Amino acid sequence: MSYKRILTVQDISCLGQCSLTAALPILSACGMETCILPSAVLSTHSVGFEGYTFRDLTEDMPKIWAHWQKEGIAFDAIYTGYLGNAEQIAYIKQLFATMGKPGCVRFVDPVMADSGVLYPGFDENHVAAMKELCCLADVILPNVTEGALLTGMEYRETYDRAYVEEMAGKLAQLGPRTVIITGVGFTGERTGVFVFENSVPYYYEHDKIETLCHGTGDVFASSFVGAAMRGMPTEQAAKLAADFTYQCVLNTHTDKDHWYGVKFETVLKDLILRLK
Ligand code: PXL
Repeated sequence: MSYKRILTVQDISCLGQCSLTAALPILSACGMETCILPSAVLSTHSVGFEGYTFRDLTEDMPKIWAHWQKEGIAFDAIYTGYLGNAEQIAYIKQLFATMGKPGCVRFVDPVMADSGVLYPGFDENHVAAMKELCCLADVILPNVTEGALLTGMEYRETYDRAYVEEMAGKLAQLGPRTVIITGVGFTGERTGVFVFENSVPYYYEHDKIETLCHGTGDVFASSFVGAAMRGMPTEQAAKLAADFTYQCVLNTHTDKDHWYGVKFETVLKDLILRLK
C-alpha cells in the first residue's frame, strides 16, 4: 500500500470525541498522513451541552491553503465533516477544485442533522449549500435524516427497503458515484449501512444497541475513509467501518456517564488488526 496524504476539514470540538479529535487518530491508525483544516474550535460539540464556546475559523481557511499551495502541497483525498456555515461550504468547493492530486477522492459527510432534527445553528440555507457540495463529491455518507433533507423526502422513523432505495437513488442523482446511508434499520433490533455504488445496492446490518451515543457517524466515516483509501473495495470498507463502530459502541454504552462521545481509543488496536 502506498503512503497516502489525506486532508480532513471539520471542527475541533475540544471535548466530545467527534469530528477532528476522532478523525485524526482513526485516519492515522489506518496508516494515512492526515492533514487537518479546522473549521471552528468549540469547547464541546453542540448536542447535549449548554453554553459551549464557538470560535469561527472561516477567515483562516483560505489563508491556510494558500500557504499549502505555495509549498506545492496536494492531497490524495479530501474528507469533509461538520462545517460551521454556508461560507465554509463555498470554500470547500474551491478546495476541491484546486488542492487534489490527479484522481483525488472527495468524501463528504454532510454532518448537519440527526433523529429528524437539524443540529443547533443550521437552517435550510445550510442544507442547500451542503447539497451543492454533495454534487461535487465522489462519496457521500449521510444518515437517514440528512438523506431526507438532501433529497426533499419526508423523514421517517420507520421505513422499508423501498424508502431507502429511493433515497439512495435520489442522492446518487446529485452526482456521487458512491452513496452510503448510515443508521439504516428495518427492525427495532437491527441497524446498519446501505451502500449504493454505480446503482448496485448492498446492505450490511448488525444488532442495535439501545443507547444515545454521540459521534458514531464520525467514527464510521473516518474508519471507512481510511479503509477505502487503503484500496479496500467499498462494500468491504463499509462492513469494516460498521463493525468497528459497533465495537466502539459496545465499549461505551455501559458507562452511563459517558453519553457525550464514543470510547474508540481503547479499541483502535483492533481497527489496525481488522485492516490486515
Ligand atoms: O459529530 C458530529 C458533530 C461534529 N461537530 C460538532 C457537532 C457535531 C454533532 O452534533 O456538534 C460541533
